[in-house]
Amino acid sequence: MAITYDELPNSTYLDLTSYRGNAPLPVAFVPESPFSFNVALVLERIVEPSALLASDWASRQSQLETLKSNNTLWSTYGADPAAYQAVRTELTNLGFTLFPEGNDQQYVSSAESRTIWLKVDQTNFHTLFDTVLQKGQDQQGSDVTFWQNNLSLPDTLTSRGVKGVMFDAGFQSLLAANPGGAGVELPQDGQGPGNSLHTAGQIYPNDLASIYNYPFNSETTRDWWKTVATAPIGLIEPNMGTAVPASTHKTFAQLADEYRQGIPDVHLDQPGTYVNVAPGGAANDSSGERSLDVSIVTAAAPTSTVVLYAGSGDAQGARSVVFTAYQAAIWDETNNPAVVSSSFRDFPHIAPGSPFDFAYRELFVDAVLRNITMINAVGDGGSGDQFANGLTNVDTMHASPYTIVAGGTSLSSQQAATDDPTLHALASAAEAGNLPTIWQLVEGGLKHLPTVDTLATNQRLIETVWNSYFVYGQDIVDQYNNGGGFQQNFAAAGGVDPSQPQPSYQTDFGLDLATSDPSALPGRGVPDVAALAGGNLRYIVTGNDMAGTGSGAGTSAAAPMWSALVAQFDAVFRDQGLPHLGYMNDLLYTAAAIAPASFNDITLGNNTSSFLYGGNYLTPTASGNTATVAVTPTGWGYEAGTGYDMTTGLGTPNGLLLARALTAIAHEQVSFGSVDHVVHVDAAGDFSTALSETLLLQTTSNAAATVNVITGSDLQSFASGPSAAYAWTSLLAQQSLQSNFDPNLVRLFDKQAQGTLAQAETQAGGALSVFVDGTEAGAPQVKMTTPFGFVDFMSSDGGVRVARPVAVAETAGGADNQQAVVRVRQNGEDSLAVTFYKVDDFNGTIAGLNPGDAGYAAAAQGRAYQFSGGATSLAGPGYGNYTQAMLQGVNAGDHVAMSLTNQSSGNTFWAFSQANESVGGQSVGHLWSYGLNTWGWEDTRGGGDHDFNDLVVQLDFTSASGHGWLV
Ligand SMILES: [Ca+2]
Ligand SMILES: [Ca+2]
Ligand SMILES: [Ca+2]
Repeated sequence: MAITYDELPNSTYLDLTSYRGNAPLPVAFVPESPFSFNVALVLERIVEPSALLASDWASRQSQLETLKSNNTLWSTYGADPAAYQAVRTELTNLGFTLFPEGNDQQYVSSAESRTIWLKVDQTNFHTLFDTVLQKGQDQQGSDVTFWQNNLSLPDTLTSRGVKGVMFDAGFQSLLAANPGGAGVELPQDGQGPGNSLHTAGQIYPNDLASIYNYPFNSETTRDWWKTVATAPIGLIEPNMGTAVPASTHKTFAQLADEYRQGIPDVHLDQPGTYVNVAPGGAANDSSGERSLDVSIVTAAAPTSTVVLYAGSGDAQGARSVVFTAYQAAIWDETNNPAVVSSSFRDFPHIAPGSPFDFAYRELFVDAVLRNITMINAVGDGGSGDQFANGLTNVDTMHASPYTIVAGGTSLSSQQAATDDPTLHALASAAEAGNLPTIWQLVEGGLKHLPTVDTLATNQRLIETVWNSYFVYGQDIVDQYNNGGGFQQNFAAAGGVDPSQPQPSYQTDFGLDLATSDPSALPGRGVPDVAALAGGNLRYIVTGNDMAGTGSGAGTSAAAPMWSALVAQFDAVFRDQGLPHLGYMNDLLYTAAAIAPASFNDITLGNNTSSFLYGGNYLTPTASGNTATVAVTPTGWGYEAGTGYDMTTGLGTPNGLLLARALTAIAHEQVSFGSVDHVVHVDAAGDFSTALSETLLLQTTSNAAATVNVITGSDLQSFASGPSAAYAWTSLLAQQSLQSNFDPNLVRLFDKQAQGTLAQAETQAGGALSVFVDGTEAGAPQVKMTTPFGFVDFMSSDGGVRVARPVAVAETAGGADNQQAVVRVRQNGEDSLAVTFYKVDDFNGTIAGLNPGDAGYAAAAQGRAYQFSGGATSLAGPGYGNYTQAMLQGVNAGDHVAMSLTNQSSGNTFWAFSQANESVGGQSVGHLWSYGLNTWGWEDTRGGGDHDFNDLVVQLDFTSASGHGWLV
């Protein structure tokens, strides 16, 4: 019987291997000799989970919980079981041998996973795909096994929903042409600052976790990392699992435990738990990638069970492509990893709209449905991603919107920066007290003022983009002229994946990303986040065979560092009664928007490495030690900069602050969906206010500006002078609310005036618009910040933050009678005290009394919350200093207002300007919003120096819940 075929669109060999390539297929000269390998056919879902994926985190969690408890998750989002069985029958009738069904088999094959694995060989490849394999050579002379034109499938398969194809085969990737072409001159020596220390330092992962302030490794929580139970972490280790060489005479667990016990000074003596999932065997027993993964997660999250996935292994012609290990991890219903980390890649440049793209893209959707947090290394080939097409590239198979993509930095201590010729001037300027330099370092997470006295102790001065490409003459190599270069793993990848649209969380963060090469194509920006990869500091990990210790580097280390962090977050979420984190990329971006101190912002460095073959430069092959391959650098790449960038994403973590932000966001979404947001935005993009309320209007601009704010039928017009160069930002204000933030840094940036503060009274449903110097301002992050009480309106001439002066007590789980943590940093010289009191609404009224009315102060005192100990006010800790205290008896949804008493001058100030003094007929505002439940007070009558940092105050309604690990 003749088979009728359906051609699969975009399914050429180049669509599998060489998206955005510039090379033709080889000229075929022989049919491929006898071959055999395994193929996955992937079916469509019964229902597309588009609505679930587009809803917010709490709604996703709630929908998943309902689907699971109804036992309808896979009967909704899996393949149609009848169609799945019909395809299996049809394949059997066509003479193919299928791998058995089951999610715990060598190959995952099930209606839930929508996947069928089968063998093909030279006798029946044509029967399945209506084409044949051929052998030829690419333009660099390497052998290529490939097919001509598109693949087809029998219509008896496509009509039943088969859409995806994946090969467990050794097809060569990355066909690139040899055209020569215009290039750029590269500077000599290190290609990025902060990677030129002659001998890199070394650090154990748990010590790095401490530098990154992981919730259980912080200065105030030194030993929790060893005792608090954290979630299982899955590691993608294709064709390896826990295999170790017989020559070690030890088991994998013995070797991993020896590494843990060898970490100096911390007595990590209890054994770890390691699980091997390798139903297809494992041929490899040594790998630097596995050593990085295992060492980092077992040292940074030592109570997490580590599950290693070998994928299809090597039995029955298997080749363990990464896809098979991902499937094993995602469908592991025995060990149920909460986090899955991968640094391996198989087909890094899959074309959009191809059957291969369908298979990979939907795999990461399966991870969402299985409620797993996926974390992938961005890659180590810089902006060119080791693909000689002259453009910027990223690994499309690692750039799913449903995975956290981890980029890489080089971390320099104060001593390292002093010794690194590319950072020496910066370190000297910082030690000399140069304000712009120190400001930049604080943005990057610096907590201690660097001086000559801190040279030996300051472990963290600056992080820069990991870029260990060096140029000596015309050779592009490593620092020691021994290997390296654009075809080896020596710099953080990162850029834009134009094969897919920009995800909503990047759009809602205000980003509009495009490739930096001349194609300027929009798409998904990667990485999302970063962590140490190498350069001036490397990781101490096990040897490749798991024995002893060695030195490791790469974004392959950043991914397991983030996996360990997410495992800690997951423990906190469970402790606070929240679900697993699962797919949480949107929470990370929201945290950055409302609590920017959650990340250390990397602002220095680049990952530029785009190139073509041919030309006057030489670089080693992928495994060579000497520069032998002619290349032409094309100079397209990405630079670190303020805020999100495509070398380091949102930055490296301040783990404790990020944990607080994530839990606050989660509780808001889970329990406080009915609280009116400060600003609403309609489908046309117009803004309105939901309530009658009093709002702060805070101007930030580099030059004098005229601001018009229209609320309903009211127009407010005011002038603002420029903000001082170091006027406090939300980032600095929130950073200062860490107990170990140096008072010297606080005082260094005192008396820096903000722009004009005004106040608006809004009406329910009233329109809201903001103009700066006549230009209407947009609100690029409105969706992310408005649930948390503020919105930033931005124009090219400056910005206006519209913010509530009142906190809503969004407690953990919506519980009443909770404790709130009050954190206070003082940057004023007077004697100050703050009082919190309950108001009836966002206008600050108390039983009909408005702020400023006679008797309001007494009414506020009657509504004052008590601190533990019974006092109703908290004294400031003194100039530059920090304190925190616990506020008692806070109920869910309470509207909490503040007043400040300056005991030196005898004045009391209110959040509502009409209750304060007037100057020139204008009442004076004293409170400035610094993001998530954080405000700064101006302590001087008449407005003083207008710096609004004399007492910085934060209310945290969730961290005291559960064990209080985040207090
Ligand atoms: Ca940055
Ligand atoms: Ca002041
Ligand atoms: Ca001050």
